[in-house]
Amino acid sequence: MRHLWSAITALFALGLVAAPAVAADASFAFADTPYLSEADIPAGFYGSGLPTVLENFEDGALDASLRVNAGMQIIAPGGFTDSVDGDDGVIDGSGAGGRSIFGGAMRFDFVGAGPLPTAFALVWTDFGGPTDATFSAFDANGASLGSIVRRVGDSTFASTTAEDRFFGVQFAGGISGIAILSGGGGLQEVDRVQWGFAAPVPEPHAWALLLAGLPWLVTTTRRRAGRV
Ligand SMILES: [Ca+2]
Ligand SMILES: [Ca+2]
Ligand SMILES: [Ca+2]
Repeated sequence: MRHLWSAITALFALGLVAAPAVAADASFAFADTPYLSEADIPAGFYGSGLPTVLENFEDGALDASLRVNAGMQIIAPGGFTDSVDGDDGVIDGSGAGGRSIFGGAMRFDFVGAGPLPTAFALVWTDFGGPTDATFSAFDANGASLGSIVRRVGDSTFASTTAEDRFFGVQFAGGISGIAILSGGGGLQEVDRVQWGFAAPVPEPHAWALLLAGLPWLVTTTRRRAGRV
């Protein structure tokens, strides 16, 4: 019986090691990559491959799960609009035919129901440059999860799209918001604000394995102990 008990204890220990969603540091590995349409969402950013919400601003409103800081405005096609290239239906090097959001230092907070996203991103589309863009993220308490700085921009306001960049962050403990700021607080455009869940920790799977293996373990241990 002692063998059985130590084996079960060991198995539980294994399960406990595998199960918790350990709050490691936030990852900014998925950032500063070209983005012309959803086909350019970096592989591995979402566990399912797709976001839960993908806000492209084409309906002129912000998704109910998101809130943006005051002073930002969604702008209509034409003029200096610089949407993600594919939002006007054709990838042609121009983002003038879609909608995006425009303003200075920009922050998006998750205000939806359910658990906080563990993968949160946006696409920086314009203004001017080259300039440094600082991309930041915040945890469930609003504390900083860190930030990165990347050189962006192509020195034109002409709705070009080759310089548009995806900035994403992952954090297993949940992300309450993201922010982006172009050089010195200059005006900028953003599109494709999106959130979802990063590759899940195999918690249910680990417990399923544990339960599935228990009858085998009991039988084996009893045999070893000469009870069967
Ligand atoms: Ca758009
Ligand atoms: Ca286009
Ligand atoms: Ca652009």
